[in-house]
Amino acid sequence: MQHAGGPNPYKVAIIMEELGVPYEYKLHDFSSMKSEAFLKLNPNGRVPAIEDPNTGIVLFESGAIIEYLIDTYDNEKKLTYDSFPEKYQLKSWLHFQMSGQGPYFGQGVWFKHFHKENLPSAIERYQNEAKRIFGVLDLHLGRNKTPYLLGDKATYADLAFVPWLWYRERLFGELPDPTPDFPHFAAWAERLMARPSVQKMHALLKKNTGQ
Ligand SMILES: N[C@@H](CCC(=O)N[C@@H](CS)C(=O)NCC(=O)O)C(=O)O
Repeated sequence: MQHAGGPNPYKVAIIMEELGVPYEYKLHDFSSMKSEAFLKLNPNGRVPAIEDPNTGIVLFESGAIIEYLIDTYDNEKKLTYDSFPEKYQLKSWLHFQMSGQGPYFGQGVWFKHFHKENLPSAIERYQNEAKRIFGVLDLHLGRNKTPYLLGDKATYADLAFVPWLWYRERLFGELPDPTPDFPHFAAWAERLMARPSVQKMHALLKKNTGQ
């Protein structure tokens, strides 16, 4: 697996840890992600990307990689459901993570820490969108009355939200973390954070980023 400091590769690593799929990872800096060799793996020049020697496949985009890993290696349905409608509802949550939580958090952290101008209105927009995402998850979990998105089992879709949740402090900075305002979301996040795979990968993220 091709990796770097940011959160998206950890989504994939958590799934491999949970499924017991052995893997090696290679860390990249921003320039090596744009090299010719890397663009052969991911023409988008970003991580994660994987090469699976068992099947010969090369894939990019964390959501697509997760779906591949589940289809190929989750024979016991540890992190998924193959029943109807749950199989498809899981995809709704994964797409929501990929198109909602990921980009809003990513842009928020960018405008807060890396953008060359200080643009408070942009920072505020993405902080508010992150809070909105917490609210969507809170509403669903409160209505469903289940510990995880679809039931008693933590699925690949639940776990996909984890790495950006590690960045709450980076996004909200000096503001209080809004998580306690969303009690169902807060309890769900805490359950996910307690998993050994998540703790192991969080420790690795801290080591790799020095944060
Ligand atoms: N939608 C992509 C996002 C990938 C992404 O933006 N990865 C970051 C690291 S977490 C990256 O490679 N950044 C390098 C860059 O922005 O050039 C995915 O989920 O795989």
